[in-house]
Amino acid sequence: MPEAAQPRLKLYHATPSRSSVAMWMLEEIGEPYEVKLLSLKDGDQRKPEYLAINPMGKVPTLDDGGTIVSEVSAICCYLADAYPKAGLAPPIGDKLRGPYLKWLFYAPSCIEPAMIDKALSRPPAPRTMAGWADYDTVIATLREATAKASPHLLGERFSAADVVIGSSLRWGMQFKLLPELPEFVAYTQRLAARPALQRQISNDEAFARQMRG
Ligand SMILES: N[C@@H](CCC(=O)N[C@@H](CS)C(=O)NCC(=O)O)C(=O)O
Repeated sequence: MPEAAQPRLKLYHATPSRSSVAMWMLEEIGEPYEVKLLSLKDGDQRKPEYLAINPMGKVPTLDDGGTIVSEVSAICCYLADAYPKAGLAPPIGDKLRGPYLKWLFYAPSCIEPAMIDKALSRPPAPRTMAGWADYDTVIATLREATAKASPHLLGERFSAADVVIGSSLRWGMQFKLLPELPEFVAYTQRLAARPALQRQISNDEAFARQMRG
């Protein structure tokens, strides 16, 4: 019997972690993929074979037939461009590409440091020095964007930007690092209806059971 072909896409994943965002994106893309499960507790992310593909020792990492991509937003951006049939990125030349890229970058460069400020209750950095300005400005910016999202950040069109920003909001509210503003709740509830997100959540529940043994 011929052996079943290995999927071209492989996700180095840990649950629960930021790599769930990449898994949601893979579910939206709809191509077969393989999951390589790492135990952060056992330090799999610091083993030499993993550091060879991700010197940061962080999940996620995507391997697309030998193309290695790390960093959640970069993985989502890469997948949307590499698999355009899924329609998750406005093409180059489309005006929507501007806000699309802005939101992909906004999550790691502004939301993440603002949430770490909150988590550590650390004194704010001088506003002009901190690229994310300050926590309240980040919240106000997100509040305005989610109030205008109709129903998505780019309007009718769902995109990888919703995967990234939606995940930051879901995760941030869950860990009480972002306030449960009605705009955040309404936007994330709309996203929760997506079958791809529901598949990612149930995959992660199964992986968590597998890790518990
Ligand atoms: N900037 C990275 C952050 C990834 C990250 O911090 N991942 C955490 C899990 S949520 C991790 O791998 N932690 C393990 C460790 O630092 O040892 C990204 O966006 O992908």
